[in-house]
Amino acid sequence: MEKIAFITGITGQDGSYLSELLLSKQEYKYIFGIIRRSSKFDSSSRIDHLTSNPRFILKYGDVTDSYSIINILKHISTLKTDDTVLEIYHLAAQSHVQISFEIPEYTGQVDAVGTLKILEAVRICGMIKNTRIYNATTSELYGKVVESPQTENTPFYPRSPYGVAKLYSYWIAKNYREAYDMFVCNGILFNHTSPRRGENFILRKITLGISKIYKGTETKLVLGNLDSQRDLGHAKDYVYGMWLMLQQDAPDDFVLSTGKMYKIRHLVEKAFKHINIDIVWEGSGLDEVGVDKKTGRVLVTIDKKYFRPAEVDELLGDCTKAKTILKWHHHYEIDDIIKEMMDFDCKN
Ligand code: NAP
Ligand code: F7E
Repeated sequence: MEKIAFITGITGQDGSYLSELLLSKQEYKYIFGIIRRSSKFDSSSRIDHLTSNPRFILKYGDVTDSYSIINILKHISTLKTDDTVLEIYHLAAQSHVQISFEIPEYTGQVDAVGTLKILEAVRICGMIKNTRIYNATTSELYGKVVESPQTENTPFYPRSPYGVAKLYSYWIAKNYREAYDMFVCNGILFNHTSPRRGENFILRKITLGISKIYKGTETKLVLGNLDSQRDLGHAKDYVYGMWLMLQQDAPDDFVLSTGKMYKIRHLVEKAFKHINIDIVWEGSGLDEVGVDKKTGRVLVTIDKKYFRPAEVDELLGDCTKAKTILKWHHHYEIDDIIKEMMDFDCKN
């Protein structure tokens, strides 16, 4: 069966792994993606290695700009037959939770209304038939969790402008599925990371920071809340799960998670072990420090600027539904992920 894919958020962590996955499958005639104009030339560095492939097509666009979305869909419609399946992976988002407190309106425009714009563009272009949409929602919907672990049936309680925007995104996708019989799946994905993770998300900040301490270009790591807990997987496993969702006979919503959660301080300890440093914790609150057990050198300090106005204390997913229906399971454990990221950051 001939397919065309269209990825929003193609320059991001997940977009880049997903592009590689789809390009490896010959049934995808084209993989389209939108990129935003940037003043920096390396803003597409995660996908630069793919751009010479003639099946990989990038267009300028923005999910806050309906015309740009409609233009791409119109272009795609000229390349497909009635039987070609169009898969849209809607990944574009202002995805940083803490930053969403500083730019709440913009986060709502991109993460909430952006999803509506994608759904409406498909509908007004008359492309509902043979189009399948993956919508990137998040474990941040559970926020201040009301039960643990969280499943597809756990009530939502978002704790940030990001989480609230994604709540709209989740419900508008569900609404369009019910109202217009659109094939739309919500992926409720727990944290996932990789060497391609943005540098201001926790595990990447830790591995990058430690690699700089290792090279002598930084003296310490400055962090926020060390006691929140996250269920953390590898982005490669998770983009495969996105793809599986769109290969089902009927659209549905799925949690993807590993079923294990770790405190941030334990991630710090694990990562430091890669450069043979054992961290011990001394003091408390904002005065707590992480010290090299052998030398007594302070390597981790706390700064209140990294604390959020409202925190999500713990997230732990139960992905039994994805395991049963999609036959999805994660391959990478936390130690594999930290090793890959530490090796990558120390080398580069
Ligand atoms: P990411 O690395 O931050 O990538 C976000 C992507 O969205 C980038 O390509 C970015 O483009 C693009 N984007 C942002 N605003 C846009 C706009 N207005 N128009 C078009 N594109 C825009 O995020 P990720 O980790 O790959 O996550 C992918 C999706 O999954 C996001 O929706 C995120 O919220 C969601 N999610 C992520 C996780 C996780 O742990 N990674 C978990 C659950 C859900 P630029 O490169 O130009 O900035
Ligand atoms: O924070 C704590 C922070 O920013 C994780 C996004 O992909 O996953 C991600 O959201 C935890 C929080 O990710 C620092 O307070 C401590 O408790 O890496 P993060 P996140 O907020 O979990 C979800 C599922 C998404 O959907 C999002 O798009 O770590 N923390 N110290 C810190 N966090 C950061 N960023 N920086 C610190 O210095």
